Amino acid sequence: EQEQEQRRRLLAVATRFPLPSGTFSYGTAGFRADGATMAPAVCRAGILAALRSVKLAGAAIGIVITASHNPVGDNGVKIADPDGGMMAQHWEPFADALANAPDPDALLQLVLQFAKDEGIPLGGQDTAQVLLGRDTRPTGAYLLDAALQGINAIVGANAIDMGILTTPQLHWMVRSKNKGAKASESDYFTQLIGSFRRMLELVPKDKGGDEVAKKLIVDGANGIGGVKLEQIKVELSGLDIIVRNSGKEGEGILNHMCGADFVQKERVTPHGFSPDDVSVRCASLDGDADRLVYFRLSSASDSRVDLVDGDKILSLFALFIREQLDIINNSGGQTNKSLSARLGIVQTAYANGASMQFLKSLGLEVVFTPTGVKYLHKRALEYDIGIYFEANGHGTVVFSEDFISQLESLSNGLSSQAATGSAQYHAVMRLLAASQLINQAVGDALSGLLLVEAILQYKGWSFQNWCELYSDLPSKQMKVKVKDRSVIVTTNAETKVSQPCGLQELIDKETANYTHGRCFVRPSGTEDVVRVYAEASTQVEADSLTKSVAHHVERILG
Ligand code: G16
Repeated sequence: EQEQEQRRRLLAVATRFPLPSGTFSYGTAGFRADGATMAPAVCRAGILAALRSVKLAGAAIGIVITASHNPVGDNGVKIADPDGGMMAQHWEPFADALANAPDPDALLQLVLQFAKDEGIPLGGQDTAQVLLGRDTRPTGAYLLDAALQGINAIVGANAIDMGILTTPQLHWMVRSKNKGAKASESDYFTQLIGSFRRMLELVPKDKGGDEVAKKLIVDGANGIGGVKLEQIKVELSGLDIIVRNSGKEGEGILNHMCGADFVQKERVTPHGFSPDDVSVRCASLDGDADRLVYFRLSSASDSRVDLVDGDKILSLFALFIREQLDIINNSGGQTNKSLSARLGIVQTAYANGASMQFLKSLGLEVVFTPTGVKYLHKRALEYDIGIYFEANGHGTVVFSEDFISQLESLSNGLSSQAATGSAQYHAVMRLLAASQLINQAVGDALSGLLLVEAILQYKGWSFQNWCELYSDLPSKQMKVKVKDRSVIVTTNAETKVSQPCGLQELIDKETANYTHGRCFVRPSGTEDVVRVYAEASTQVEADSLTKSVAHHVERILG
């Protein structure tokens, strides 16, 4: 009887959401397209999330309805695994097949076969739980309903709507729930605010933290991040936060001429800023607040900005963490116990060449993955402390459980020796506070911003000090519209093109004409374009290298 009911529900939901034309592909960040066409794919993502929860013995799975940095008309869906990270990649082929199943019968057969192959028991009671969140997009409520219908098509699945959230909040909730910890939005804020305060209490009195300007202007991209920041900013003593592009009526359109993607790619002032803001420290979030970059207006007379991108945020985090490890291990302090920690840095081909040189000059281990947090996060988990960032501002720090236990036992040992005033104890407590402040599930602009602010105060650094860590090599990015971007296949963490034949030779030939030239192309996983990136020793050269390679791409791909 339950089996019949299961069949009936799947056929009914697939009939309610007939497939539009076009093919869905689970890309860099799930399914993404024009929001009006997304309901069938989102409904099927709901089915998938419920199946994944059943497969994982009822662990909570997450669904976020968002298209992040894309224009307001787009929307999308991402699935979070029980640890709060992106859905395991080996389920992506099934996600694609399910999203593209041509009719209700095909969908039913696909689900039954997959359940059989994966040993997923269908038809039980309370077998799955799925947490849902969405951003502020106009199609959000409608698509959330489609996801709910998909989840409810699996017998025994429970859906919990967590409301309008940033993407990282939902990932954090999934992770916390599965750890048996408190997982509401107010728990998230309590953790962020509490650990930020602890970080500030641990700022050494002689470091000049008081000198660091308290004023911070945040470009909220007219998305959900600004809304949430407005909610908590009064509790962030030590900071004077002003939110622009907050998403309030009349402030502007989501991600349009504002937000982290705009600022990082265009390097100009976002909408809503004026010459009066020159020299003030500014930050920019993207539409769902999973990316963060910093900037400062270069001068009152033009719109260019000095950019601090994901690479420099990563460098700041790496310096801070390394410094704490050095204090713990070399301070000759109260305890002979030292920490063994493998610290690893993960970047992508978009990392500015100067950042990689800087990190290597510190003696750090730097590795590369293809674009997409799903790749970087996984690689970062191989270390005791893994720091990953994409140049676009998406990144975080992950700490192994073993390393956190080492820190805890060290802190207990030092307290019992009445050594809580020691430099060693303070460094241990700073790392513990940082591990609470940073969102270990996924890159989170709000938690990242608070960690940056706490570290700047710890170091007594101005924006200028931070900028001067190293000078970025001039770089340029372009989008090329082509007939079929999937024709491009890349290797070596996207630094080389293996198909179409001959394109890589052309890129190499162009690149050889420039001093410090570096160039690569890759199909975007979130937009219907091919991206071209180049670096060279001057801006004019970087622009010209990008342009000539973009022409080749256009010519070859049509
Ligand atoms: C998503 C991914 C990021 C990736 C970005 C760009 O960001 O989460 O990891 O860097 O897409 O992808 P592509 O160049 O393939 O379009 P977001 O902020 O849009 O979710």
